[in-house]
Amino acid sequence: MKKLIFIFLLALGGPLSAVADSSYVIKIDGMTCKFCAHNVKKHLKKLDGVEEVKVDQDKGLASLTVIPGTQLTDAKLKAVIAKAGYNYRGIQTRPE
Ligand code: 9UX
Repeated sequence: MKKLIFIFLLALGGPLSAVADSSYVIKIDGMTCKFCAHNVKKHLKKLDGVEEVKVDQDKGLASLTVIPGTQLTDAKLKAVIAKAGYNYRGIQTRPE
């Protein structure tokens, strides 16, 4: 029985802590309508290791959930955002 509880806690704690530890928040200028946000999201999702992207058009922020250990560089992010047609302003938060 103790073993079952242990497995349960492992299953619960594993994914949750992984999500909390593996997010980048980046600043993007130039998104002026909701289709801009959609466009940015589409491009960011193509990056290796990126699992989920959320874009806040009003704040000019994108939150990227990555596979733990994924390293996103300024150069890589800047290139993708430029390709999408917007202005990359840097990483605001990175995984611990
Ligand atoms: Mo909206 Mo953004 O018409 O590139 S899509 S302004």
